[in-house]
Amino acid sequence: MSGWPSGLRRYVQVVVSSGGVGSNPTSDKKTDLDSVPDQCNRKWQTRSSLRTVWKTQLSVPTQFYTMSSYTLTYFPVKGRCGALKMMLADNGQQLKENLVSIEDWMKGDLKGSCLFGQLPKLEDGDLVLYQSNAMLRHLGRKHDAYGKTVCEASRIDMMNDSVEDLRLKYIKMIYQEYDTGKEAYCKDLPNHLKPFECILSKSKSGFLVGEKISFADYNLFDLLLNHKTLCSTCLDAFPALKSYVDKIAARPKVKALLECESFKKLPINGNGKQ
Ligand code: GTS
Repeated sequence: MSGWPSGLRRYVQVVVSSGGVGSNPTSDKKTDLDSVPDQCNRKWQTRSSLRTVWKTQLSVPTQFYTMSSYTLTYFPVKGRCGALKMMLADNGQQLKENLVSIEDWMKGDLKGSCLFGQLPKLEDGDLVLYQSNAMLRHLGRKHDAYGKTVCEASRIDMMNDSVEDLRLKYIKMIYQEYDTGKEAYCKDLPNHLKPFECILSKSKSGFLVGEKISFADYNLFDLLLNHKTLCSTCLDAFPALKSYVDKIAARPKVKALLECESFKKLPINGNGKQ
């Protein structure tokens, strides 16, 4: 475990007590929300050992997307699922969320049922996936966010692997050495941002690879938002990264998700550090 229990437990208690778990047993029914502005629809229900706390429903007219039955099981944090949610939102996809409290997780049954003993878990019809980067790739393939050619796909993989390298450093600092290591981490951060700045400053499209946004872009964007929270000035020396973040944040459906209360109130990390 990444070391998040206490902060997460506090958060779960707040969510559960304020919403009344189990108060809406019929909430499993999917509905189309074809009109904006309110993109989020909070629903509550008890579901075996899980607690379904909210669904993000998206506002694109249904003729523009194929309805998939994505279900995400995860803790009540943005954590490793921010990018995935942004990609689904941007593609007008519905996502049903099973939010798992730390108390339920500690019981062990769910952990025991997970292939690698960890969450997130993504279900797409009969397909069950673990590993957040495999999920991003799967969604990238399905929603045309994995490049136009084999070479583009390989470069997208390369970029995503570099995002993962930085995410792992970030997670280590957050969960293991926040108090003692944050300053050194922020000081060293420019060295890790520089390659991305270099790529983006040469990019004609403004994305990491090719002409279109890819799953690696959502992943980098999500991680850059985390870093802006960690250190508000961290992009000041990186104009390409700065305009990249602004540009993705301004995509209407990404913007709507970022402004959605249910999404906003999720902590970035499970230990309350950010
Ligand atoms: N490589 C995995 C992925 O990318 O999905 C890592 C998943 C992971 O670390 N999950 C943590 C977990 O299940 C939660 S979080 O770090 O993503 O917030 N921890 C609980 C446990 O028992 O290990």
